Amino acid sequence: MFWKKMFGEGKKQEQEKQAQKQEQQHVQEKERGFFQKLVSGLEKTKQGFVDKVEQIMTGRKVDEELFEELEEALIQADCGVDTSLFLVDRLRERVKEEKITESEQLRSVLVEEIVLLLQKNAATLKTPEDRPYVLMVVGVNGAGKTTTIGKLAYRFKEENAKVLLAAGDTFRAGAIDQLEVWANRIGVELIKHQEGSDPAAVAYDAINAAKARKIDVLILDTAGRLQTKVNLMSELSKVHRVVKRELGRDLDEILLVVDATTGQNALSQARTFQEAVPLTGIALTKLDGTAKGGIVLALANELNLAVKLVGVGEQYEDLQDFDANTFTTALFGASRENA
Ligand SMILES: Nc1nc2c(ncn2[C@@H]2O[C@H](COP(=O)(O)OP(=O)(O)OP(=O)(O)O)[C@@H](O)[C@H]2O)c(=O)[nH]1
Ligand SMILES: [Mg+2]
Repeated sequence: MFWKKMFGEGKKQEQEKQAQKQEQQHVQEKERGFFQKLVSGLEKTKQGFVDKVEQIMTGRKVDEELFEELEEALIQADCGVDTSLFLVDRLRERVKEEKITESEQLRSVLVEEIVLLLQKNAATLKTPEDRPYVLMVVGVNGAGKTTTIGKLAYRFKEENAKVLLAAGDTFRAGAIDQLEVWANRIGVELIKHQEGSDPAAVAYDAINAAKARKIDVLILDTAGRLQTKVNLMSELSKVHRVVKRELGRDLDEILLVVDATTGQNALSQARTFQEAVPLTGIALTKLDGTAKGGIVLALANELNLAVKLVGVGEQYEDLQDFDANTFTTALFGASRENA
């Protein structure tokens, strides 16, 4: 809803009250729906990881064997070795400090520590200050960039923003058409050049069109590229330079789209893309397709970058703001007060 707050036209008081009430109800219903989506999107991780944790944490004394089993379960769920060791060490400390002896007590401490860890670099999308609000989306091939752009465009359109998409993937056959299908379905504008043309030129045109047409939100698609391809990474830097120059300021968001099923490689993707462009956050897609949702913990703990969005399906509404408490509650079912 942040878009409306920023640029929404003023209404008469009475109408405004009514609208606010309706909006509140709508938001509450939506949030409930979103939460259920998140819960079902995390089903595989629940089965693959949380169930194992529950087993380890049920009806036992806290001892070294328990810590070792937990460490293994965390590593298997893609939490990453460093993050898994860090978490288990934190638990060891708290067991000492708080004289915890039963596994059930330790379970709630684990949930608390996971929330703390996920909150470390937490942030949501930047609040818009100037028109156009510009987002650029980058990542390896097939990570879910174009789909995430479609979902974001849908979200901004829902908030009555005037949206422009830029078909900056001029490389892959069919990429321009794919974005155009999204643009038409959602009913937003599109800037495109021919396949094979210079992506920096598309970006240049897009910024200037956005200014001329008084666009609220401009989202730039880019071609998928492996972080190991040096020339493609410098092409990305060039596109970024052009956008920044034409805009006359920093972009609002440069999101790295990461496929949750790629495992620990996600960390190396983030580090290398960060060298090419100043990333502002991560959109973690396909969480619904993995039993190893622990990758969120690795990303949150091991990078200086917030996971801002999570994708839990292929539909318009399957993109959510990431929130440490909500995410952990969806996984472990703990009450928010306890978490
Ligand atoms: N289940 C699921 N599928 C997703 C999600 N996000 C994207 N996908 C699917 O992932 C596939 C690739 O998505 P794209 O958006 O084309 O990925 P891309 O990064 O733009 O790919 P390239 O442009 O080829 O680099 C599509 O089949 C999407 O439907 C998600 O959150 N959940
Ligand atoms: Mg794409």
